[in-house]
Amino acid sequence: MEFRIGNATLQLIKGDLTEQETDALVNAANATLLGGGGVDGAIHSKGGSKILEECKQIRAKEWPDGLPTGNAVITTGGNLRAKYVIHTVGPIWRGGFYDEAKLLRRAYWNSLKLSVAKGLQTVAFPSISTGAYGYPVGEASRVAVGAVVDFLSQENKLERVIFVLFTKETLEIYLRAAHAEVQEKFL
Ligand code: AR6
Repeated sequence: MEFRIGNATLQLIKGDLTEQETDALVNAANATLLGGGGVDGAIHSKGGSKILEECKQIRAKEWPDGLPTGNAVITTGGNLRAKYVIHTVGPIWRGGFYDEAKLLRRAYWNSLKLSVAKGLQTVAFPSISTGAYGYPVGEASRVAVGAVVDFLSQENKLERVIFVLFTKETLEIYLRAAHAEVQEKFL
């Protein structure tokens, strides 16, 4: 399913993020930037050691105490089809009382800003924070789609943003959020 937002296309598909041929994939990383399970594990195991090497350098040079939640950094895509990986850290869900929505929006926003700063045109996102970090998918989908739609409405340099959802259920939830968002902001 596709939506036109300004000059850009917002696309939602069911699939494996690591197979995408976009300029960048966004990794749902953790503060260490040293890998983990879920999307992060899949990116590092398919992408190879070059990604981890660059992550270690970023830690040493820029973020010795770890990447703060909501920030984003960029490395090579290594052996992946995508040219780059943008590593961002979503919030851990703690009942919604600790600015989780603001932090999740910031993770999407900073990833998109970094893509534009790097001159990239196509970016693929997973459903950040809704796996190991426990963010409820319905609430996360509204924040995620809202952030991307707002960004694309303000900024016309990106060509395509794709949400790559792992299951049919997650895709359906994100599609519902996208329809609601487009209806509210554009109709
Ligand atoms: N393609 C697309 N989506 C995927 C894939 C894939 N290959 N693999 C999993 N998902 P998670 P988080 C979905 O746990 O909640 C890691 O250990 C998954 O079904 O990857 O932000 C990191 O190192 C879920 O819907 O990320 C951190 O410590 C979504 O991606 C922590 O987990 C996100 O699940 C981050 O947790």
